Amino acid sequence: MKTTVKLGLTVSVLWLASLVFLSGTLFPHWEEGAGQGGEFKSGAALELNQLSKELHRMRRQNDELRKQAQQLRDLVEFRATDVEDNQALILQEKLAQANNILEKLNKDGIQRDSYRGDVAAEARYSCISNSPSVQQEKLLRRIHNGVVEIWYYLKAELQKVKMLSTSEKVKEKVDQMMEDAGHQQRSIIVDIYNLSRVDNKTIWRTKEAKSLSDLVQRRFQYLQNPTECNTAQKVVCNLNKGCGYGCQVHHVAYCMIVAYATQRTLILQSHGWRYAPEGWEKFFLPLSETCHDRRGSSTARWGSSMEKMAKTQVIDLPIVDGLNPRPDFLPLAIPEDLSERLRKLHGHPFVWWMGQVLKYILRPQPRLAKELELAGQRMGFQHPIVGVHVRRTDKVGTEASFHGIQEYMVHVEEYYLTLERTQRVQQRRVYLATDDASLLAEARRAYPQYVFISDNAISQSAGLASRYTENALLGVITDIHFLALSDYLVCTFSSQVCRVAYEIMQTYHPDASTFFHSLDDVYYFGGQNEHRQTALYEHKPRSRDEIALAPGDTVGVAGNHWDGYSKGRNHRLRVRNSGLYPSYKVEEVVEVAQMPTYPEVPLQVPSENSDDEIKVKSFL
Ligand SMILES: Nc1nc2c(ncn2[C@@H]2O[C@H](COP(=O)(O)OP(=O)(O)O)[C@@H](O)[C@H]2O)c(=O)[nH]1
Ligand SMILES: [Mg+2]
Repeated sequence: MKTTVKLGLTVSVLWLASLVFLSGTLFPHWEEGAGQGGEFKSGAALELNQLSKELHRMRRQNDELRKQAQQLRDLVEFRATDVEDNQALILQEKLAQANNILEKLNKDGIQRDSYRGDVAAEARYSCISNSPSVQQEKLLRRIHNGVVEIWYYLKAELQKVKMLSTSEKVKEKVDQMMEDAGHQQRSIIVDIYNLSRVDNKTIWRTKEAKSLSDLVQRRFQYLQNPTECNTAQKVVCNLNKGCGYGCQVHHVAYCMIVAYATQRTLILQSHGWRYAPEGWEKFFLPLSETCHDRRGSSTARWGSSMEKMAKTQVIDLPIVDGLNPRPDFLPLAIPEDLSERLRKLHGHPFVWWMGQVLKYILRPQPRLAKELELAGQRMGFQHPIVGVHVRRTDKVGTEASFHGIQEYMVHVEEYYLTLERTQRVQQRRVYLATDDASLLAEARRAYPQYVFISDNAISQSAGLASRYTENALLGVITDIHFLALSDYLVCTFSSQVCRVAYEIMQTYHPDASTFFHSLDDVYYFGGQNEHRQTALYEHKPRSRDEIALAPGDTVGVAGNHWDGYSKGRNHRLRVRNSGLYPSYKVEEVVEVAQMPTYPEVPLQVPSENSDDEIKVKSFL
């Protein structure tokens, strides 16, 4: 057979094969996905129906293309054996290779979205892993934030009008307005959610989140397992910070960040731990398999000059508040080399980073993993579910205010009202974690339409008399585990228990930065460098309580009042620089710090595409 003919045939086969691939990519095996979501509202259902018909048509074309490709392939094979032409064999091999590549591409592209009832699940078998632009993602988040903030503002202002008025008619009107505005707000939130998922962005997000997480976990593994422990550079961290479990976990997390940023192996000293005297490893895997010995040729406390520290093999770390000098890699900073990808992927990159640190340090011992699994079965933990953490006992009146259960339930209800716009919710569930053992009965009495999943014995163990015991430790680990696994969190961010849960939650989703409502503080990391925002719009103060803003101003934020206003300090102003400003007029600064880039650790390993552990299973 003439080489040109063979070449022509092969090119045709390849061309057809690419068409088949592309048609498979653009027009997925829709029938398999249909019916799984089955809970859409009528408008979406109509659209889906039409889409489905279109897809059937394209599938038929796809099959036709496949058939033709096969015929051409057969032809090439026939010719090759016919004339025993070496070149034909080479071409045949090339064709097989091309087919393998196409198959792999197909496999890589198809990642299932496991969330039932999710409008985005329409795209579940689609393969275009379009990467959106960072501007697009930022704008979407800004719009979401704007809608949330205007809703806080409206609710608060309308409530004030109601309080000021003595007229029953006005009060009635205000209630009606709040109800109507609530409906509208929820529609927009659902639209934004759907918009964020068009063009199969879900697939890109899932893959990107997994790729970033795998990379960071491999870097931690590498850092923590030096081949020579005797000569390795180390930082030493002592677990016995005199505070609760959440606070101690954050202490270890801060040590891990210092270890990563200085490229030193972290040695955790945990014997005599107030919760479990045997130490950290009673519940969690050791931070290293090769290096537990803190000894080295030279030792110093953090605080000597940077040059001296660089020459010292072992550095002892104080608690974060005592760290001096304070490096720029401390919270809320993220590693510079990952920052571009993280800004695009995540609404709060630092919380993502902290989630990864916790993912590494809190890897459970097999016994703990089993206990958690059994606890889930025993309690009947099921989605959809909202995690509610109510911190009481020693915290109330010292570090936080008292909040009645009804304050939490307002936000639980809002979550379900929005979710019910996208799917039928058969049972509204709440996972209740609290150190107040009397609360579960009260909540069940007051909200009979909800199922409260909770272990009252855990709450009892969390009381002050028994808090620092192994049993109570298992209790708080269990509570945090299920709070993090919930679809949405309602709590007080003044509590480290809830902040740890929120951080771990990020490891289960590509971006769960908005899956919470805090009744008090905004997210923070105890001992963090200043939390900064940048003004987007001008603001002229209307009272002595407010501060001026000009676009580009830097604001050090103190808190969000969740009524449309935040409080902070404008760096540019010399007088009257602290006060309130509309929350929507600023955006978060993503702090970035140079950290080692670990070139020894590959950016990607081949097995990464196999298992899909980050699932898009939650809404909002
Ligand atoms: N099991 C359980 N324990 C809790 C809960 N809330 C608080 N605790 C206990 O109280 C401690 C408070 O710890 P800490 O990290 O200081 O958090 P914070 O005081 O709430 O900021 C926890 O570590 C638990 O031992 C809860 O909801 N469940
Ligand atoms: Mg505490």
